[in-house]
Amino acid sequence: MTDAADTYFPYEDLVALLERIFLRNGVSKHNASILAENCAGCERDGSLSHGIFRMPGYVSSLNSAWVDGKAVPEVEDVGPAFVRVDAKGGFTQPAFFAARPLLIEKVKQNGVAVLAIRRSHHFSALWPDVEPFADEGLVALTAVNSMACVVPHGGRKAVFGTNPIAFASPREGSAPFVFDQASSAIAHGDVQIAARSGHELKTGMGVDRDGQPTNDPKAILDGGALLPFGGHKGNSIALMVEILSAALTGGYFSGEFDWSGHKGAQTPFTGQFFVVIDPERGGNNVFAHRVSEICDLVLEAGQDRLPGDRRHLTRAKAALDGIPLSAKNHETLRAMAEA
Ligand code: NDP
Ligand code: PYC
Repeated sequence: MTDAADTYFPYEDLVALLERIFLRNGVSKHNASILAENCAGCERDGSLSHGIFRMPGYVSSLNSAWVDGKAVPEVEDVGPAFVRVDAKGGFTQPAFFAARPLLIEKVKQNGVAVLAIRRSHHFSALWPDVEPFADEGLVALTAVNSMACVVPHGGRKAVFGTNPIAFASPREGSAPFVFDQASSAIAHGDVQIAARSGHELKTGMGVDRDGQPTNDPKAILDGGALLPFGGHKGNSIALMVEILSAALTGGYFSGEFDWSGHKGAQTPFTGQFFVVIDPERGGNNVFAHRVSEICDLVLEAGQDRLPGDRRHLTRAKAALDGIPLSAKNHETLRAMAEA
């Protein structure tokens, strides 16, 4: 769903439309509202591989009974600085929201706290999970593992998911500094988008079913695999994400869950890890100012923009003009809401 714009949707209207689709497909009212805001926020910010493009995948996973849209997560207080959540086979975001107040309470008490979510389905971008912490003056790091489609560096078989990490920090005088990136050379969603639009990928992103390097996104999707970004270095990040998001949380590794009995399932059934820090405990009461100083140095040195800047600009534009949607995508969403 990435065609040129014909209409411009106010954010609230897109949230309402997406919420109707989730409700129609067996998601509880509470969970539907969280998921709709998340997905509409991705579309609004131009995170197009995880905006409305993902709606058919959400619906198909729900209809295959692979994910429980009505799941009620169970939050456990397991230490002065440790919160654990069993998402009970539902989406990650409602589990995260259920645990968030306790997590923040612990960060305020202890200066740092960890959140470990397991038995959860994450099908979105990660920045919506961390950016609000930075808006509240906190530093946050999160990681999630996905479905095995990435071959380890020098390896022959997909073991890792596309395993993104996201980091957010307050920055004085500007929107928070936020990066959100897959540990594969390209996100799986972007490979699907390239395949649909007939675009070749840059060299070094994936291999075909025979393990040969390819620029053809269809060859990657048809039995091939992705590569970690940056060779052995990205490989270690992908492995760290498996350790934090699955081994540590009690969730599945990216290659461990079996969705073969659920035709149409697309959402990875894994885990998510967070660490949230109160930067004032570092004894530096000008933390946000220091962050802006280092960001400015980077820009002065010639980097043309910082991560997150494109999203924030796209968001500002959407606040003025609305969220651009093609007539075709609008019609697809409307039909899904009425199906
Ligand atoms: P990108 O490579 O597009 O972007 C990664 C980060 O780099 C972003 O923070 C982006 O900021 C920033 N960036 C991009 N270009 C530049 C530039 N020229 N200068 C400075 N910063 C730049 O992301 P990925 O393809 O790796 O991932 C896309 C999305 O897919 C992510 O949101 C990720 O969370 C999601 N994903 C989700 C998975 C899941 O299991 N749920 C699995 C894998 C990926 P900006 O946004 O401002 O462009
Ligand atoms: O784009 O790699 C991806 C992805 C996997 C799960 C959700 N998004």
